[in-house]
Formats: sequence, structure tokens, C-alpha cells
Amino acid sequence: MAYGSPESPEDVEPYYTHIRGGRKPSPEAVQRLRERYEMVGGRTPLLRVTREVAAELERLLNVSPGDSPWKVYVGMKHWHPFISEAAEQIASDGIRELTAVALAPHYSKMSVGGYRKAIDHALAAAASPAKLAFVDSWHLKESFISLIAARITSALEQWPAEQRAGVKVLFSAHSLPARIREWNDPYEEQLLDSCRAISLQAAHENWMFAWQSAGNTGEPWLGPDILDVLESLHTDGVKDVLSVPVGFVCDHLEIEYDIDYEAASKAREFGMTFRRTAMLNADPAFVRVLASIIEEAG
Ligand code: FEC
Repeated sequence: MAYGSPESPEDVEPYYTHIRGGRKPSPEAVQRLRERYEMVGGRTPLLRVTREVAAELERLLNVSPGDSPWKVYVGMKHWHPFISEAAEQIASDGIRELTAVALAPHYSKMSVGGYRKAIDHALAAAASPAKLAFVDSWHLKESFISLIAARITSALEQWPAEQRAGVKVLFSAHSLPARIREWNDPYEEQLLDSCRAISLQAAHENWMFAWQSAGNTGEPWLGPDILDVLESLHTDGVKDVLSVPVGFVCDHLEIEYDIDYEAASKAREFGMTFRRTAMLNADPAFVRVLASIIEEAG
């Protein structure tokens, strides 16, 4: 399961309405969002990459399938193919055992909890008898930590050896409304746990964490925001920044616009060298991580 992405400018309004739980956004907000999609070429690779992950996962899981072969379905939270569409197919294929995993490593009731609600509801609506194993989070899975650490190590190699220790590794994840703290949501702690484990493994202790992509909903969101953090790093004299969007696995709008355009422009304004680790996307090594998570959960 992944977030979902509109495929055309006409999709943007209903997509955004779905994200907002059915409340229509203002025409100005829709226009602003359309412009962000235009800036990244009209659409993002999220669905294509998710389908590539699914195909490789199905191949890999069936190398030694056990009693019955594995089948991998793709369902999106906010756009086609919706999780409900996948559930209808799962029901009509007569699937009896199902493992659901979101392409988001860290649990929040507001994020992964939403995937859980969507799949529970969709299986019931499709009258599927499937027994569900749901993966809440995989933020400390060793092979995931090692993959991100390796990406940091190879990105740092783009700086001259004598400069590397001074490069600030800037982890980031999608912000959420600050009220998640009121219910002791594990999201923040899981993110920091990932960052600590990754930086230890990469042997690079010069790091910080920032939030990105906060919404404009009239309530406070978790901060500090990455753009403000870049400004304070600049004030502190930091010249080199390596962005590591640890809360995401795939190239999509929040990477291509919020990091590669917005944050990178800000850093450039400050005269910094700003680079980003490559996303995991459908890297076969990442698909092996997912296969292992699924085998453990099922
Ligand atoms: O490539 C694409 O087209 C989709 C990129 C995309 C990903 C993504 C992941 C997360 N979101 C999370 C939380 C929220 C909350 C709201 C919210 C709003 C948006 C909007 C767009 C959008 N998100 Fe997203 N998110 C992506 C795209 N997200 C577009 C609407 C415009 C805007 O606010 O920027 C606020 C809802 C509201 O207004 O009420 C909350 C979280 C994740 C990471 C976990 C995951 O991937 O599921 C958390 C990718």
C-alpha cells in the first residue's frame, strides 16, 4: 500500500478532496497544488515505482513459496488503484491469508493507522474472508537501516574526504498535526530511533532531524520545519548538507518538490552545497527487505 498520486490535472481536485476526508479544498488551494505537480513534470513516479516493487516482490517471494504461491496486490490510500479496488480483487481471487504493508516505515495513528482502517474497511465491504496480518512499522529493520546508511556513505563520497565530517546529515519526514503528541503517538520516537541507528551504522554522528511538507490546516504541525532548519544551519556556518528523507521510500511529490526544489533552492540561496540520498524506490535490495518483513509477519 502507498499514498496514491493524481495522474492528470483533472484528478488533482478529487484527489485533494479525498486526502481531506471528503472536504473540498478551495479553488486557490487546488490551483497551488496543480502548480506543484506541474513543477515536477505533471505527475510523479509513485504508482509506477510501487508497481515495480510489487512485481519484483512477487517474483522474489515465489522463489521458495512454501505451500501456496504468493500474489502481490497494489492498493493506494488516496487515489486509483484504491485499497478498496485491491480488496475486491483479493476477495474475487479467493485469498484466505493476507499480509498488508504500507510503504512507510514509521507508525502514526494518522498515517499507517489510516492504511489499517482502509484495508479493514475494504475487506469487510468486499466480504473477503482473508485473515489479515498487518505490519505496523519496520523502522528498525536491520536491512533497512543498513541500506539507508550505505546511501549516506556513498553520498558523502561526493564531498572531498577532508570535508566529509563537516557535512550535516539532515534527516526529514512528513510532519503531522502536533496533536498526535496528545495520544502518545510513536511516530516521532520511531523516526528518531531510525536516525540514531542509521547514523551509528554510517559512523556519521553529525546529524539533525527536521520536519517537512507540513499542511496548512489552521492548527499547529510538528516542527522545526526543514526550511527553518536550513536557515539556522546557515547562521551556524554550516556549508554542506546531505538531505536524507528517512520517512519516505520513493520518489514522489514530497521529494521532488519539497526537497529537490524548495529545500534545495533555499540551501542554494544560502550558498550551501545541498545533496540528497537516492530514494530506495524499486532497488532489488529494498524489495528483499520488504520480502523479509512480509515473511516474518505472515
Ligand atoms: O507523489 C504524489 O503525488 C503523492 C505524494 C505524497 C506522499 C505523502 C505522504 C504522506 N502524507 C502524510 C500526511 C499528510 C497529511 C496531510 C497531507 C496532505 C497532502 C497533500 C498532498 C500530499 N499530502 Fe501527504 N503525501 C503526499 C501528497 N499529507 C498533495 C495535500 C496538499 C498539502 O497539504 O500539501 C493533510 C491533510 C489535510 O489537509 O487534512 C496529514 C504522511 C505521509 C507519509 C506516509 C505515507 O507515505 O503514507 C504522514 C508520498
